[in-house]
Amino acid sequence: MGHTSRSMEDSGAVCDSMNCGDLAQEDYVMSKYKLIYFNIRGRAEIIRYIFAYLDIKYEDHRIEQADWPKIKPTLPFGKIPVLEVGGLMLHQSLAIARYLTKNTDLAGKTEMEQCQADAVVDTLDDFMSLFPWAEKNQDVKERTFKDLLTCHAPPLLKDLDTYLGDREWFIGDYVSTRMFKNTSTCI
Ligand SMILES: N[C@@H](CCC(=O)N[C@@H](CS)C(=O)NCC(=O)O)C(=O)O
Repeated sequence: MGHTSRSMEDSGAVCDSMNCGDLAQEDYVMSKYKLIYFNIRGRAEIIRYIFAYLDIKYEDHRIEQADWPKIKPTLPFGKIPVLEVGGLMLHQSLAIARYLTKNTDLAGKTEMEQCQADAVVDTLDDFMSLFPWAEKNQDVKERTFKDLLTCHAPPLLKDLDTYLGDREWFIGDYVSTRMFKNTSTCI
């Protein structure tokens, strides 16, 4: 399929003596990436899709809402998803997605295609950012969701449809992160 040119080392598949010790390669691979998010698709799903598509093993650490208040203050910006890698905490779902897809075709094959893929992802993210997840008032929450789905979604879908035109893919002739963002927005 030629979808990944990410090196074996980058994907966590290399186990050198400094880093691995007695760990089995599988254990090392499992411990390289730890994705922390709620037990929902939400903003982590694009990252889960990328891991699955690139066949990279990771720990899918899902936290319960009840545990969130004590976890939140331990995170650099108090938000999830967070990806723990090499002792660092990476935040912002799309920054993480772009980090994982760098040097792979998923990010786009040329700089122009990368820009186009980013633009479609950001367009979908603009929509996703309107979702009132944190709204405490249930009536307001329901009304806002309804408004988004009935008023905002149709013109966005129409624009995406027009942008796609007769082509099969938004960018080039292959799968890109745009597809994952599109799919994960449909929560
Ligand atoms: N732009 C950020 C948004 C992060 C964000 O708002 N995460 C929400 C869950 S989707 C969160 O952590 N909510 C809990 C809180 O703010 O206490 C991203 O894409 O990662």
